Amino acid sequence: MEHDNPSPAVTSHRYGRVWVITVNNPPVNALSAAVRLGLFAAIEQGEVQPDVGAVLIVSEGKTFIAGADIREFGKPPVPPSLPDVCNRIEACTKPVVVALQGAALGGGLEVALSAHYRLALPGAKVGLPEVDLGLMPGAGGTQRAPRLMGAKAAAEFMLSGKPMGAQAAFEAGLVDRVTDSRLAALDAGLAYANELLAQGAPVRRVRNIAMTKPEISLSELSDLAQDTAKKSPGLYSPLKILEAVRASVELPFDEGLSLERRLFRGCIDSPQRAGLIHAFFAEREVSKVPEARGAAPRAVASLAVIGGGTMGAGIAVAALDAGLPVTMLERDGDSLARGVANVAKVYDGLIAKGRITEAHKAATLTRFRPSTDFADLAAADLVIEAVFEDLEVKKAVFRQLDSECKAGAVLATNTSYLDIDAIAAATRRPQDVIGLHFFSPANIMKLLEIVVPARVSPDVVVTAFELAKRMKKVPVRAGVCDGFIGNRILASYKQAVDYMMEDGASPYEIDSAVRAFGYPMGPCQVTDLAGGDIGWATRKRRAAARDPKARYVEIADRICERGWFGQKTGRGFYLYPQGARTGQPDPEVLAIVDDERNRKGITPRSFPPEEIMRRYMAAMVNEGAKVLADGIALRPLDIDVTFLYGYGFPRFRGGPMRYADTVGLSNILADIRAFAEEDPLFWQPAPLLEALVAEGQDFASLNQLRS
Ligand code: 3H9
Repeated sequence: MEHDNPSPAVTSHRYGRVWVITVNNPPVNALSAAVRLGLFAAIEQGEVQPDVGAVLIVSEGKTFIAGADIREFGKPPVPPSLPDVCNRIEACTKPVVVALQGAALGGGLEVALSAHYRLALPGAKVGLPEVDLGLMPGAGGTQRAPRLMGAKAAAEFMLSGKPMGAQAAFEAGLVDRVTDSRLAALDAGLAYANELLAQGAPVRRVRNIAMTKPEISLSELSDLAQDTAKKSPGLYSPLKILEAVRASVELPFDEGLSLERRLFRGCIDSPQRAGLIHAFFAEREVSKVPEARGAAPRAVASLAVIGGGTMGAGIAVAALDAGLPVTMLERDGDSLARGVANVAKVYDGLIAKGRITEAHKAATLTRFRPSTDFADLAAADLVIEAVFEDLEVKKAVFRQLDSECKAGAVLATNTSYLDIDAIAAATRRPQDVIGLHFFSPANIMKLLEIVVPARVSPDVVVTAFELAKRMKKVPVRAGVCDGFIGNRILASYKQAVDYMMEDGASPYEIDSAVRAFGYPMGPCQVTDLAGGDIGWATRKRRAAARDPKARYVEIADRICERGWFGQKTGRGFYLYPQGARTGQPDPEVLAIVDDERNRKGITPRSFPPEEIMRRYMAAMVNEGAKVLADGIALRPLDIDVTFLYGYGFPRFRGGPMRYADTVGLSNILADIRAFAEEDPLFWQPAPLLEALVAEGQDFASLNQLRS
C-alpha cells in the first residue's frame, strides 16, 4: 500500500516489516526541496508505524542520488535543509538501511552516511565531489566520513573529489556490505533489511563513533593543507575541507557540524562556486545544438586518419582508445613508418608511466591499420584529414577522398584556421564535409571544436557530436572563420600581450600575472611549449593580409629568426638548459625586447599585474563578443567551454565570458574605450558589447539557445 507523502518525488510503501522510501526525481535524483521534504516526511511516517521494524531508502533509475540540486545554489534556501534531513534520518529510532545503486555523490552519499546500515550494489559509485564545484560536503559529510574511514583517508577523498567503486568503498569502511547478487536495489535492500531485523540489529549512528585514535596528526593536516594550496593555487574550498576535517578530530560531533555549516555557507557565497557551477552546466549545454533537434547520427564503425604527424597520430590514438578500428594513411613508406612510430610512442609513454601494459598496447594495435593506398579508405565511415596546414594541399586531399570514399562517409578536416567552406567546395559532396579541430596532444586534450561549414548536412554535425562523446571529448560547435572560436580569440589577446611587451612589460612579468590569475602557464610559456615556429609560420602566412595601419610587434619574430623555438630547441622566451622542462628567464631575450623598443622609439613604462590582466581579458572578451555576433559561437557559454578545455583558462572563474559578467560588462567596455585612446584600430569595442551595456544586460542573458 502506498502512503501519502507531501512530495511526489518520494514515495513510501510497507513490505512486511520494512518501510521502503523511494526517491524518484529524474534524471539523477538530485536532492531538490521536494525530495528533501519528502524524505523528511517519509522517515517520520515510517518511525511511527507500529508494524514497521526497519526503514529502507532506495532510488528509481540508474543513479542513487547525485547530490544536492545544484540549480538551487545561489537562490534563497527552502527548508528543510539537507543537514536537517540527514540528521533526521540518523536520529530515526528504527534501523535505517540504504541500498546504493549507481552514483551516490555529494549530498547523496551524505544521506547514505546518515543511515545506520549501507549496502552497495556491484555498480555503485560513492564520492564527495563538492570540491569540483567550489564547495565542500555540507550535510555532515566532513564529520561522518572521517568517523568511518579515518580522518586522513576522508580528507584525501574529499580533496580529490574522485568517486570510488563499491568494493573500494567497502574496504574504506564507507559501506557495510557489497552484494554480488543481481537483484535490483529494492530486492537486495529488502533482503538485507530483513536479515538485520532477524538478527535484532540495533540502530547504529555514525555520529556516535568516537574519534579516539585520529588517523591524522595536526601537523599532517597542515602539511596536507600546504600541499593542497600548492596543487590548487587560489582555490577556496579545499582549505575549508581541511578545516572541517580538523574539527572532526578535535571537536564533538555537533560542534563539528556547526563549523561545517559555517564553512559551507562561505563556499556557497564564494565567486568560485558560481564559476565552477557555471562550468559544470556549460560543459553539458554545449552538446545542445540546433542540429541535434531533428537529425540522427550516421553509424561510425570505422575511422581513418590521413597524416601521421603529431596531430594525426594523436587523433588515431584517441580513436583507438574509443574502441574504433583505425586506418592511418600516409603518402609514402617513410612517412608512414614515422606515423606508426608516433602512435607507438604515445602508448610506450603510457606503459612507462604504468598506465597501460604491453598486452593492452598490443591488443589495441590489432585495430590499427597503416596504409599508403587511398583505396584502403573506401570502407571508412569517417575520415579525418590531418595533413600540412595549407589550403591547396588540403583541397587536393579532399578531391581524392571524394573519389575514393564510399557514399555517406563523413569527411572531416582537422585544420586550425583554414576555410572549410572552400575545402568542402573542392568535393562533390559538401554536405559530408565538416571540421573536427582537435587540440594537441589530441589523445589528451578534451576540447574538440566541431566546425560547421555552410553546406554540411545536420546529421553529419550530430555524428561529430556523437564521435566526441565516444572519444570522451568536450565538443563545442563553431562556425567557419580564421581560427574558429579559440584561435581567433587567442590571436586577439596575443596581440594585446605583444603590445604590452613592447610598451614595457617583460615576457616574465606577463606570464607571472597570467599565472597569478589562475592559468597553469603564461602565454610565453605556452608558446615555448607548443613551439614558436608554429605561430611564426601563421604570422608569415597572414603578413600579406595584415592591415598596414595595424601595429605589429616583431619581438617573437626576432626570437624565431635565431632558431629559438622554445623547449624543443632549448630556448625560446625562456632558457631550458639540458632539456629542462621549466624555463629560466633569458637576459638575451630581454635585450631583444629592449632593442625592439629602441628601434621604435618606445620608452618602456611599468605594467602592474592587475593592468596586465585587464588588458589581457579586455582583448579576449571584446573578440569573444565579436565571435558571438558573427555567429561563430552559438552562446557565450560555448566560448567559456572552449577556453576552459583548450586554453587553460582557470575553471574557478567559469570562462572568459562568465568572468566578464562578474567584472561587469560596463567596466570591461570602459577599459576598452580607455585603451582605444592609445590604439583605436586594435581596441574597437564590439558592437554587441556596447549593446549589452546599453541594455543593462550581461552575457548570461544570451546563454539560452533560441529555437
Ligand atoms: C552537494 O551535494 C552539496 C552537499 O554536500 C551539501 C548540500 C547542503 N543537480 O551529467 P549528466 C543534471 S553538491 C542538478 O549529463 P551522466 C545535469 O545538468 C553536488 N542537476 O548525466 C544534466 O541535465 P541536462 C555534488 C544535476 O549520467 C542531467 O542531470 N554532486 C545534478 O553523465 C544529467 O547529468 C555532484 O557534483 C545535480 N546535482 O552523469 C554530482 N547532477 O540533462 C554531479 C546532474 O539538463 N553530477 N544534473 O543537461 C554528476 O557527476 C553526474 O551528473 C552523474 C550522472 C555522475 C550523477
